[in-house]
Amino acid sequence: MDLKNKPKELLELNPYGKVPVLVDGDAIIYESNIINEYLEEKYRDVPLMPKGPEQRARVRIWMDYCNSRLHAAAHEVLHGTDPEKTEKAKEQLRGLLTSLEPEMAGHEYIAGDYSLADITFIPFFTRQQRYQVAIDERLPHVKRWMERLLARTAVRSTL
Ligand SMILES: N[C@@H](CCC(=O)N[C@@H](CS)C(=O)NCC(=O)O)C(=O)O
Repeated sequence: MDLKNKPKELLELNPYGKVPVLVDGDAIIYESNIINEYLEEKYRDVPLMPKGPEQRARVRIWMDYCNSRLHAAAHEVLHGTDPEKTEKAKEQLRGLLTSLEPEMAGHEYIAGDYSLADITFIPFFTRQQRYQVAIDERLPHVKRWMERLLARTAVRSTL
C-alpha cells in the first residue's frame, strides 16, 4: 500500500489511517498489539500469553515498551527532519536497548516462555540496521535474543 497516497478504503477501515489492519470476517481490527492479542485469543491452540494475571501484565509491559518507546525513537531516527532531534533519538534508542541487557541475561525470551512480548520486537529487529544503532557484542544478550527470534521458522518465512 502506498502510504503517501492512502486509498480511502484504509481510512474506512482504520480512522487512524495506518497499517496494519486485520479484516477477519466481519471483524476489523487495527493497532498491531491489539491485532496480536486478537489472534492469540482466537487461535487458542497456539498459546502466546501466559496464564497468570501478573505474567500477562509483564508481557503487556514489554509490548508497550516496544511500541511506545522503541518504535517512537526509531521513527524519529528514520523520519525526523531536525538533525539534533535525530541524534537525540539515536541516543534514546541506544539507552532503550541497553536497558534490555539485564532483562535478557540468563533468559531465552523476555517474559518467560516465547510470547507476544517477543513477537512485538521482531519487526524492530528485522529492520534494526536502518536505525543506525548497532546491536553487536556491546549488547550481547540482546544480540543473542534477536538472533534467536530471527532464526525461528515462522519469522524466517516472512523475511
Ligand atoms: N500504533 C500503530 C502504528 C502503526 C504505524 O505507524 N504504521 C505505519 C507503517 S509501519 C503507518 O501506517 N504509517 C502511515 C502514517 O502514519 O500515515 C500500530 O502499532 O499498529
